[in-house]
Amino acid sequence: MTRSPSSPGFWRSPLRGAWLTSALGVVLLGGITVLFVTGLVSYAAYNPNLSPVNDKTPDKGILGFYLFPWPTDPHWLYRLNQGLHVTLGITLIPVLLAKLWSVIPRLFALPPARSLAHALERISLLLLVGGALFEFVTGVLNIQLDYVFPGSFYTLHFYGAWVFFAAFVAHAVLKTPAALRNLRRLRDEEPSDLVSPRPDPPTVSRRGALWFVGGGSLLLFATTAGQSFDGLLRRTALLAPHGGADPGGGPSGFQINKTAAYAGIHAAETAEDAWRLVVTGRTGTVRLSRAQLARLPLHSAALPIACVEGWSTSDQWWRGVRLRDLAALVGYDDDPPDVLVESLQRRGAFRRAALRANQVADPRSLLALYVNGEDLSPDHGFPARIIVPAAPGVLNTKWVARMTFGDL
Ligand SMILES: Nc1nc2c(c(=O)[nH]1)N[C@H]1C(S)=C(S)[C@@H](COP(=O)(O)O)O[C@H]1N2
Ligand SMILES: [Mo]
Repeated sequence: MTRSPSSPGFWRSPLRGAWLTSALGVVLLGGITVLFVTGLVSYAAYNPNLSPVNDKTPDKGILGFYLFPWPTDPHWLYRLNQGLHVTLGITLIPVLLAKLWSVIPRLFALPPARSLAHALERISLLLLVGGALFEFVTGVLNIQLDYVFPGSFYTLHFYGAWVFFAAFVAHAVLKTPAALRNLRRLRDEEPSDLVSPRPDPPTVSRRGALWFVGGGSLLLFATTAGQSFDGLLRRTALLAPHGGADPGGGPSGFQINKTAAYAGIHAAETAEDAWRLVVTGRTGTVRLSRAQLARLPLHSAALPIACVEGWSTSDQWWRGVRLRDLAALVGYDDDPPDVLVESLQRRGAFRRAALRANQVADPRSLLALYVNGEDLSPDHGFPARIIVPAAPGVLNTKWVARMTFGDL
């Protein structure tokens, strides 16, 4: 009988019990709530309701009820939100695994259902555990493996989050009161189905086990958090982000997402006599060479790049033409509208992006020609790239070829 995982005697760890499960559960209650909120906020930052170009989940329906025009202040808003989302998610992995370990006897408990209510509870647990694993696995794969699900990561992670969070809320409502009661007791006084009837001798105390889990989390935190900083700190980010191109040193020596070579940008098409920026608006189309752009009024802005993958740079010193000045060139003198930005890049999900009127109007929003006092490097978007305060990296289109102003 004890050979079968469905018999309680099969599970021998003396650590299992209501207290350990409750302690881990309370940590996840707070942590996963933060993950859900920062995830929804990150989704809003893409301005998915602005244009189908920005929207990876056009069928979201009422799940987009909370969307709002993404602001441009404070300029580090996306950097903070996404750094928190990804770093916290990675840090919670050991806690999630320990929590699942602590309740594993219940997965095998027989009979499968004692009543209709019990059957419903077990189905909701399936959604809870399946949803948690799905969200953590898709999140980590997206960071580590460079978009293993081309174009569909956002879709999977977004819908998965709603299914998971619905089950999570139901579970939290049912279990939190008992979990808090369990934590106030130091020992498992009440008999719990999690307590092994034939425990092995302990090799570590329950507190020791918690320290072990916490140590794992701390290790992951210490090897991830550096991705949001520069210099020596970034080198501590051993686990993040995925390999990427070495940005080298000097003015352009900050994190590169996709290189020019990867994006299929050839030097011949960015050369001074070949490249023209095509700007279209109310009054028609204007074509500008890079030299002509450089003779327009130039402005500077200190802004970071902050990627959905969680990494970010500190503020870089960008210099270029204000987006609202470009809008004025094609007939929008003091009422800049939305803009569709398209790259020279021919393939890939990030070759174009739409920016909202409030982003165009911000005086710090630039079509940058220079960074940190030098021409943009090919990998950072030469001849010209977008940089907008508080926006996710994806909206900072590189190798810009065409800008179409007008209400989208
Ligand atoms: N054309 C184009 N622009 C792009 C991308 C891209 O793949 N193609 N990647 C975006 C993403 S996801 C990020 S995070 C930033 C990164 O900019 P950086 O490589 O200069 O740091 O560029 C954005 N602009
Ligand atoms: Mo990104």
